[in-house]
Amino acid sequence: MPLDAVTTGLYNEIVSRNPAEPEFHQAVSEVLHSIQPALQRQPSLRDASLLQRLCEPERQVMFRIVWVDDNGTTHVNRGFRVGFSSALGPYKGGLRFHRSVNLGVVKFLAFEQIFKNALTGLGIGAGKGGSDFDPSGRSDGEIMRFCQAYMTELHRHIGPQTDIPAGDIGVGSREIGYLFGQYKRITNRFEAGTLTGKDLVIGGSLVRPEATGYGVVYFVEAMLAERGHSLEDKTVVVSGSGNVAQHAIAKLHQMGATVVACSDSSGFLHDPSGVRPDVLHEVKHVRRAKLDAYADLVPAARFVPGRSPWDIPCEIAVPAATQNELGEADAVALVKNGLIAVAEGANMPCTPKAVEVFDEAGIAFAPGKAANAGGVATSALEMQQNACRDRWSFSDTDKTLADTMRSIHNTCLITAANYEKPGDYVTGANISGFLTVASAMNALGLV
Ligand code: NDP
Ligand code: 2IT
Repeated sequence: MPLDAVTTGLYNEIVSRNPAEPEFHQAVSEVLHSIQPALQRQPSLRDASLLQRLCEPERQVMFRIVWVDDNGTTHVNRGFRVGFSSALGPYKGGLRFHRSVNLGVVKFLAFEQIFKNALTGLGIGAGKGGSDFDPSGRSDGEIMRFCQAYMTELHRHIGPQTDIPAGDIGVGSREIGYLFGQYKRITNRFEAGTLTGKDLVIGGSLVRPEATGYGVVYFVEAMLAERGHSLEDKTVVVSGSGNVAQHAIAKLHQMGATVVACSDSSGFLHDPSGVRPDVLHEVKHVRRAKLDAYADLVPAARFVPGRSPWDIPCEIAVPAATQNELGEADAVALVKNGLIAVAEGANMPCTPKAVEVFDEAGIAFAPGKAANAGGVATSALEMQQNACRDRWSFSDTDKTLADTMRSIHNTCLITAANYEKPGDYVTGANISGFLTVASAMNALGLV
């Protein structure tokens, strides 16, 4: 729906006050467009100051990180942490270590997190952080020294009641462990609830490593059930081959679907007989190799360098690598090849034009802020376990995750129907998340 005069003015101001942040503009524009029906129905929500505050981060920290590599060379990187909204709870969201990270990328991710975290219903505000540090090819010692240098500044800004970082691209349980070790050393406090995604032995939660990928698949299962389908015998293409992609592939396999392709930043892997989670595990975790090594182990598979996997025919697409990785031409190819559903494992992987193509073709489309919310939801479960020094079983935690994903799915559908957009998960997710955070902001007064 087109923007009204108030939101048009606000959006133009956001663009001019935040130049050179195209991903942030894109994320804000998407939300402002899809909440229009709610603004029209409840004029009090059109209060420009509410929307202005919603789109202005509460705080943004940028800092210098100095570290020394194995050859004795000194490197200077830039660190970020944006606390976007604490209306619903302490800032919560991951850290991304990738050379493409800049303030605009961190702000778009933190902004998306506002609505995602609201959808979980778990009392978590929104934040995101990271660095332009490139971890590829770095030794374990270099990663540790970088994490320690990063935390030397970040520790001032975080804590279990303030801001709780976790993983994202380039940050997994190893990095979270090194970050927590430095936090513990500097603060003299074993505050396990300051970071989530920890290894089990230092206070992590079962299911957190799997949660985002599994959660996406539970969401897809609910979307398909709505249309009278199941995952059994469906053909799926997943992009990426990191944390989210690997666990989505494993769960899809368990549920009887065949994942015929996945990818990394250098190309895609096509395995018509179905990507095998055990071989993927061997390649990524045992050999710590790039994805092309899979094709050396499975003769039926081939690695296609320099291309994305979207022209491989499939019924379900799960983009799970990075933002804007699936464009209009990819969407057209997917639709032409018999697509039924798309669930975003990554944050904002589909461009606005691609989403339009899916919309026009009547494809079930789940935005990342709904479909990938299982990761942060399970982080909130890790915080609960840390707060009461408890440890939950795998099956209890997995069941809570599955229930949460079904509940988010249903909330999206009910909200979408309520605003005369039946089946529109984007409208449902954005309006529902917005209404929750807006009512908390109103309750808190002008802060
Ligand atoms: P990982 O670092 O584990 O994996 C990232 C994967 O994406 C790798 O296969 C990587 O390939 C690929 N990739 C990264 N950047 C690019 C690029 N520019 N072009 C093509 N491929 C790329 O990260 P995660 O799996 O944790 O995160 C993936 C996505 O999921 C991100 O958008 C993240 O924000 C989102 N997400 C993650 C959650 C989590 O709990 N981890 C929760 C919710 C969302 P290569 O190895 O070659 O770099
Ligand atoms: O994008 C995301 O939701 C994450 N990277 C996970 C955040 C978290 O705090 O677990």
